[in-house]
Amino acid sequence: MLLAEALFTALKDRGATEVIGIPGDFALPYFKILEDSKILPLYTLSHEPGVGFAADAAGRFNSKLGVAAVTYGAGALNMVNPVAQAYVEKSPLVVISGAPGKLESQRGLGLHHQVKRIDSQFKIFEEITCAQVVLDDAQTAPKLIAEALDTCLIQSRPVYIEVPRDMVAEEVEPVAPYVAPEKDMDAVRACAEEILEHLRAAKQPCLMAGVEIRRFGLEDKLAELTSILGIPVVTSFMARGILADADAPLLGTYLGLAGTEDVRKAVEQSDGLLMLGVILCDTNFGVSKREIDMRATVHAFDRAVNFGHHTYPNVPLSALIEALIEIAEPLGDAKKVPAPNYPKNLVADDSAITPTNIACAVNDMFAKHGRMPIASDMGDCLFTAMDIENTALIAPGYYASMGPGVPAGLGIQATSGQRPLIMVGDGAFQMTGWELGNCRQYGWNPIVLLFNNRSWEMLRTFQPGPDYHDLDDWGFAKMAEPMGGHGTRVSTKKELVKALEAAVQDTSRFHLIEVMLERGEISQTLNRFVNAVKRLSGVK
Ligand code: TPW
Ligand code: MG
Repeated sequence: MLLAEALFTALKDRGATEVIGIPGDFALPYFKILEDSKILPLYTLSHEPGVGFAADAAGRFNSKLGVAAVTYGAGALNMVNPVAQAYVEKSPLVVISGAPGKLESQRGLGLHHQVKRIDSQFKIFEEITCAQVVLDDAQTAPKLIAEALDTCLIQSRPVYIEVPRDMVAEEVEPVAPYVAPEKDMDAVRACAEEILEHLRAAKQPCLMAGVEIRRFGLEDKLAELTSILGIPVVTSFMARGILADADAPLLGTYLGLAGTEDVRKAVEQSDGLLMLGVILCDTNFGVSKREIDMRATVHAFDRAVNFGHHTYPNVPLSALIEALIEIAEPLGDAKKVPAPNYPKNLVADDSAITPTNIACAVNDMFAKHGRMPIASDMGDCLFTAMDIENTALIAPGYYASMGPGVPAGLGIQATSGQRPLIMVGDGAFQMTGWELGNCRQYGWNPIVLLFNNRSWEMLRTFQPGPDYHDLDDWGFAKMAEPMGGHGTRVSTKKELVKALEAAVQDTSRFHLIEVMLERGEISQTLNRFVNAVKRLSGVK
């Protein structure tokens, strides 16, 4: 088969359901083969950051591979930031980049889209992906493809595949199927025994579920384990939205001082905290009142399990949870774990809207019509999302780039067919909101809640004062119609509830609800978060 066919077939075999991309001359040959072969559907967007964010979201949403396809240089380098975010947030994203053909790169001429050297792009991607291959040899290509894709799945981090344009139609052998790495089940069982002993000895055991649980498709298994153990479960900030469809004794999301007291106490006072797949980062833990006592903590992450003073290497999370299920016993009463309390029953009057009112209106809408998956951008919208019923959430909770909101919503819909709810600030919408113009051609119909405070409000919270935090009033709602959607600007609670209901009823196009908020009107969670970060960072 042709090299490009072998690549797309291998992606499909490993669970990819679509390719999201923007072509260029160095990429045209493999885009053509993708379209002709129909191995995977192709969705094109408008700007490469959107491509990266959308493909990343597709991979995160279905716990399989997301695929971003671009051209050399101008295209690939436009994706550096989304790929960096995917790296630190452990998203299984495959980056495919076209490249100059072998002959043209040997002519000694400077090539368009080339930076310092022909391999400058490769070196840049070395820093933000966990495996990199160049398919410049038909003999080795199938093996390199398999290695790169398997590494992507095993580590759940992005990989980089460069395809010289004169290679795509070379005849190659098919790519071998996925091979799971060896694991030592005796070591896994010994580790599980030690964990259980640790939990048994604790007066207040607690389990924190991190993002790897979703990445490796382990939500149901974790729910099975926690329903036996009966101990309180919390998610990290980054993992907010996991376990939404699973029956687990979920207390809420740990946000240190920025979150609710009961969750903070359950975690910080625990003398037996088990963290499964949690990223140790400042947004997950930087807002703690006191450092979590790591000696009383067991941390499973990146295929290793760390106890206070020793480590079990090579323990995959799935095998560990299975081994724990085999030996688990009740250590608490799941029924005693209180369910989180979210705002509901918004009074739809003529008063102004606050961010918490938006969460309340969404909760009411979910109660009436069922939950939707959410894609949130960075900004107060993400902190407001903490007050929304637990539902699948894609958000940049660690790396914190602006821009993913709208494209991530499109990625969710492309991969799952589900209608997403997109939450985005006006600043972030100015960056990538225009990708909504691609909805009509693909029949996508997200509901977009645009938090328009005419401000980079989160920055203002960090540093009150400067005028440069003020943004102009762009009138986004009016732009929706020519982009193929429906736009409404709302300023009162009554208008908000009405616009949400109208959006739910009209599934024929995207709905952009531009929610006008006063500058300075922020969610409680953002307020507490910024205060806690400021206090701990020592910035005056
Ligand atoms: C790509 C820095 C973090 S939050 C923020 C900025 C500029 C303001 C967001 O404004 P928006 O939301 O979207 O109107 P809100 O609720 O605060 O009003 N560039 C990138 N990413 C980040 N994180 C920044 C700058 C930043
Ligand atoms: Mg704003």
